[in-house]
Amino acid sequence: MEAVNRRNFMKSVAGAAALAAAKVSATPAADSGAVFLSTWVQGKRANERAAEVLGGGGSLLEAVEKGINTAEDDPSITSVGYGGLPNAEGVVELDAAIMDGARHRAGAVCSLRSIKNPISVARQVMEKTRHTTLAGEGALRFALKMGFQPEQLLTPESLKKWLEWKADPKRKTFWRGEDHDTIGMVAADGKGHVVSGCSTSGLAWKIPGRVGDSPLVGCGVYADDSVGAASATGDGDLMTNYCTSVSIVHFMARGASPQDACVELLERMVKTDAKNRGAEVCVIAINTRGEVGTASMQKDFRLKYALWRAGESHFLESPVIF
Ligand code: SD4
Repeated sequence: MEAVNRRNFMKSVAGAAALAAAKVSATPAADSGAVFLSTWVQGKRANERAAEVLGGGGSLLEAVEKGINTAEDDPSITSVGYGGLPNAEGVVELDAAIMDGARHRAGAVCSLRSIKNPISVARQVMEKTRHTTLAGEGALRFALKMGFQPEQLLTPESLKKWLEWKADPKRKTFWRGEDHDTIGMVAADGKGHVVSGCSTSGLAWKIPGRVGDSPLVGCGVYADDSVGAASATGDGDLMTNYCTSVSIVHFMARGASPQDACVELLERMVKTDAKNRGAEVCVIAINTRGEVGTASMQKDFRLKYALWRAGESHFLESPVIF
């Protein structure tokens, strides 16, 4: 698809072609004005579950958590939760964060092992502690204390892939040097409340202990009920340096639409360093009115995203900016 920029975006908005669109059974959330926007193919089921939770009387925070749980629980999603590809030592280390735009509070966990639902642990960090982020061993001990069950997060398939990677003499490593996806979700309840959530196993074969953008407040998540919310997927080592989500929300606070704010962030990244044109960067945003925006830096890492609105669940492709 032809690259778009801010100026010709309106013309090419139809380029966000529906890959698939399906009506899902209407829930009470269908009439509420709620909107759910999530990254990649796993986002569709996540949105539908989130809408179901909200429609059933759950809070928006719970809806985002439970929606993201569907990707974490699914072993076929190799970038999130159970079945997520491991680090270079064959250990799955998960990152997640959730942010509540009403309280301006977030919870996050980094490098969490053995617990398949890091977004739920992140929510507990927010609800039960005065901290925002717990990492590694401490995050695991906290999760166990909160009643989460430890389990082996490697599946036979992810173990096989790790063994193949390990046996390859030309394998790619992150010592200065695959598949990556992640689930990021932003949601608005139609009444001015927004939430952002993100969960990932991070980059496959990462150096143990590496923390990406996903669990960092302002990078993988940001939500503010006076403006909107944002999330991101892609090269977290790069995106962390641009505080992607908070930057997008600040652009919206200055008056940009969610779409223009996403594009502005990517344009700024390229202005700082032209090499970023080839970077794997995708962002999503929503404002409190439920207007959404998405952008991918380049065509070889083009975001496919899921949008749930008014009882309809769509799967779409984001505009490519460069
Ligand atoms: C990370 N941003 O850990 C995540 C990975 C990701 O698409 O989103 N991949 O860097």
